[in-house]
Amino acid sequence: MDKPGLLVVGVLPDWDLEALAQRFTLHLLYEAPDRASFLAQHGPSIRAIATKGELGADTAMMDTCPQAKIIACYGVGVDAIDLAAARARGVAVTNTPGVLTEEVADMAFALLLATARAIPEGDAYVRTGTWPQQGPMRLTTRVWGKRLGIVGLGRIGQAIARRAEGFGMAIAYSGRTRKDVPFTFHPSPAALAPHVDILVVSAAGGAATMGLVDRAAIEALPHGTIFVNVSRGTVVDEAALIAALQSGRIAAAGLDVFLNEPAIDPVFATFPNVVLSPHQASGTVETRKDMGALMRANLEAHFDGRPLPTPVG
Ligand code: 8YV
Repeated sequence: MDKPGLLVVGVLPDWDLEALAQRFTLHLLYEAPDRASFLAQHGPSIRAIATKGELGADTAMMDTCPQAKIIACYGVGVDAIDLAAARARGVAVTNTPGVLTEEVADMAFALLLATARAIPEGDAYVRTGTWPQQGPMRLTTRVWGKRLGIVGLGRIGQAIARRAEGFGMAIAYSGRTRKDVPFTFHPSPAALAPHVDILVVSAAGGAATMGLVDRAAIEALPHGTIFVNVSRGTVVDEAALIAALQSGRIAAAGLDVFLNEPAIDPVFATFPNVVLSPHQASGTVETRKDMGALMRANLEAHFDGRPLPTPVG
């Protein structure tokens, strides 16, 4: 029997491709020199789409793959998938929640520590070989005991808060609703901002959170705030973030996500006080294996007629 066609939108590790190839005929969109003609050629035989958080699936893709009745996302964020279009076409959407929560929270803390303690700067300084002549490096900023604000206290935000408790931090958060947690709630990022030393953004992306951390919120941050974003570039007013980096309102930033990834605003690379990460928060071998396994479990369940393990919506 012919294997169903699977459109693979973005690069996946070989272990996932090998496992997927046992059950599906793979069509690797990311290898196609001409995306439109590739979709026109293979679209009619595609029965499922495997995509990634940052790549998603738009209506044009769904239209060229009319037999695809499932979009399985390798990632928790489905903001780049047109969910309304999928629903209208009766296309199921799945994601990979849970398995990457702790990994992304680790990255938030790694960026927080790297920025506050200027770890890349110290590393570069030692490498210059001029430490003996130049003497001690500049002093950095304390993390433990500081006031941490978390924008979006979902699964990932709560995992960040658990880590912050270990650092003796005073934790406050903003979100759509107050949660049953022992942290201080503020109804918006702008209301939260004046009360933090460090702000971490971990809200889900999508239309509902577009520009959530707006200019008013950024301008309400105390001078010298440390800023971390592990959610989506769209959640933050990037022009306001850049202005705050220039003015020193934001003293340092650790950024895993940006607008227009991977062709991000080149100004970020000019800031010595910004630690840049190429959307890598879930990017460990262990977590990516778990994400791949969960994505495959969703695809297999769909074709076996079993309930989907992690449907969206
Ligand atoms: C990406 C992510 O999916 O889970 C998400 O929403 O953004 C990431 O885990 C990952 O980079 C795979 O491309």
